[in-house]
Amino acid sequence: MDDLRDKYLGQIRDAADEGALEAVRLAAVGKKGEVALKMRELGRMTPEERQVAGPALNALKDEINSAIAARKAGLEDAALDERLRAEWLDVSLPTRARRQGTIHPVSQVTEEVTAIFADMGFAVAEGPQVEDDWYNFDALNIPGHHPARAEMDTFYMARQPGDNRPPHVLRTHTSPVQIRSMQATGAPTRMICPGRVYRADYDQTHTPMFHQVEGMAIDRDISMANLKWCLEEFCRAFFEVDGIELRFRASHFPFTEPSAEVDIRCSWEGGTLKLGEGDDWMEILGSGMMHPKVLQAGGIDPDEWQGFAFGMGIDRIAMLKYGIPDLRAFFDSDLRWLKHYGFGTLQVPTRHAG
Ligand code: 2U9
Repeated sequence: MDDLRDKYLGQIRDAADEGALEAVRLAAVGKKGEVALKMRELGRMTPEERQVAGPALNALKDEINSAIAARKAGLEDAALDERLRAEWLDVSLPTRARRQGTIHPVSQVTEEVTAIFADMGFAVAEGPQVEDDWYNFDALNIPGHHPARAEMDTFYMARQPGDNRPPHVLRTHTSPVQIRSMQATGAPTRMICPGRVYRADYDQTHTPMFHQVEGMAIDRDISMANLKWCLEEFCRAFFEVDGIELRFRASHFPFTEPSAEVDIRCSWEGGTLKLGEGDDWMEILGSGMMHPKVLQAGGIDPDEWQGFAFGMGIDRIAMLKYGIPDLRAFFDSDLRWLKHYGFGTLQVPTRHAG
């Protein structure tokens, strides 16, 4: 018995890997192993001999099994240590020069816009893309009968018969995020909300999903003058062209009063667009002073507070800044297009905060 113990405990100690250990286990305590064979011999012993040999064999079997388990754990630890050593990598090394993928112009421009407004003290908020129609329309002074509901070519979510909850829509603008933000934080506030919006429209200049950024600033004495300065500052920083000039043209939106559409001075000479020069004007965004009813919907007292708001298409300003001709190609996932118009991971957005 002592010989068996010494033999197998030695072999277990010397087993170099889990395969060798399993071979020792089979030879020692497997069904046809040496201990099992010895157990069979118990039948030929006298009862007195069996009383001594039986417990001793069982104890030997337990001892061998424990030694195998301990050695197995040791081998697993060693294997893990080896993997940790061999698979170690330095995550602080610079990336390879070979570009694997690119940053989509929409992501790049969203970062650029966010950085510029962050410099001016605007926070960023996001919200649901499937919206309660109260947040998408009513809260924005667009009641049920208002033609703007039809004009926006809204996608309505399917409803089960008998479902009495308010209808849900794919948001047609990011404005509901601003209503939610007003309700959550009150005034004063300054925030922008970039994100996806949906309208059932498809041609050369419209896709059923596109990206918007809207913004608002609410305080006790905010005026159109603040709005003008802010948007001029933004356009100068974003387009990175000297002599950017904006024109504020009276317009109408249900959620702002007064309202203004904003055009940027440009030239189309020689068939190419140049910003900041020429005699043409191109519309780039909409804006205005927030309608008192909209402030009220956000839980803000319009007798105490006022605010300006604006909205623009991210895809559209990306096309203008980076000379991208066709909007529909934005969402085709064509790798050649992405390689051409995409940005490298190390191309940090202009004026990036911090
Ligand atoms: C709240 C109150 C007012 C956001 C505004 C516009 C004017 C506008 C369009 C530009 C191009 C949408 O992407 S586009 O088609 N937007 O003209 N947006 S004022 O006004 C708000 C928003 C939220 C609570």
